[in-house]
Amino acid sequence: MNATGYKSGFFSIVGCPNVGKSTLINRLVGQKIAIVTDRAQTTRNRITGVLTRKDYQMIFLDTPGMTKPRNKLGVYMQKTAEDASKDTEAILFVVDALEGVRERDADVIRIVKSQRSPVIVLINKCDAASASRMQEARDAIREAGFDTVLAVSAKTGENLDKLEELLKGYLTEGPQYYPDDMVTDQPERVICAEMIREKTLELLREEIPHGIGVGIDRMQMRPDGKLMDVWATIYCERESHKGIIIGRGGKMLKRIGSEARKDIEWLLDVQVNLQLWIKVKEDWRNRQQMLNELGYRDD
Ligand SMILES: Nc1nc2c(ncn2[C@@H]2O[C@H](COP(=O)(O)OP(=O)(O)OP(=O)(O)O)[C@@H](O)[C@H]2O)c(=O)[nH]1
Ligand SMILES: [Mg+2]
Repeated sequence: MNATGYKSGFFSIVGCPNVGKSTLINRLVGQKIAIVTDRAQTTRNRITGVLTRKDYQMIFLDTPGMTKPRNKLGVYMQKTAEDASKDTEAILFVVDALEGVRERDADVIRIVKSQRSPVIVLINKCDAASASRMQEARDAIREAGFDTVLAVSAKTGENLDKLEELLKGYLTEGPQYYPDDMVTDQPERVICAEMIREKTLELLREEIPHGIGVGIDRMQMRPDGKLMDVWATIYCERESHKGIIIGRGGKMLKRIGSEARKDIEWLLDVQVNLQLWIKVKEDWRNRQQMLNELGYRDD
């Protein structure tokens, strides 16, 4: 594994919420390892993605979008993002060309500049932004003092080959940290829980999904190896939210379950029987024990 001349390195992916960081990591590793939605604050944990080539390995760290925390979970998310950008070969700072580079980016700019690692700015969503929008973003980024800038589309993959070429220059001689076939170090049960959470983000309104946490209680293969039983609990913050998640005649919960099941079956490559339970845990986003239980903890 540690042949002479082999190169490797770590790259953190940071930026404001919803700019496309998770879409980018999925595209870079060629598999969906991080959930993606059109809502801000989708990612809550650091997610490791691995790109392995014959003579080098790049390890990417997707992080929660940086924003002012409003509860303990938010504090954890912000810390996760800041910590991940420490001591990496380079920081990939992603901005959204459609939204433009503006006040909200100022905090992220301050944070990435305070790190020792070099910063590469990716102006994302170039597939959808007009030329003038792209230029505005470029100007703002140069004005902020960054000179390594690349326009990309995490969605279509445009310029990601150029990005890989660029990143090769930041690698140093080092080991292949992960085996060839490993694209993430996240356990399957964590990805399954995330897929269920993704459906709640897609299907539920307003603030409800931001107060949702998902825990996998048990995963068990039937003896014939053809069906996997998965028991999961959706935690929400209010009795009224529980009613909305269940929906009239159980319709919403059924929909969340069947859409999540399809994704989980695809991930595990086996038929799945998904059983969902709902529990109310008031203000769990401020309760350390619940945060720990749901995997939002510093290790
Ligand atoms: N048109 C276009 N849309 C994109 C691109 N990249 C991401 N998106 C969309 O932008 C939205 C947010 O994408 P995510 O990858 O979840 O963004 P994120 O930065 O991880 O968001 P948080 O986890 O909330 O911080 C989704 O609707 C994506 O489909 C892109 O290159 N082009
Ligand atoms: Mg994300």
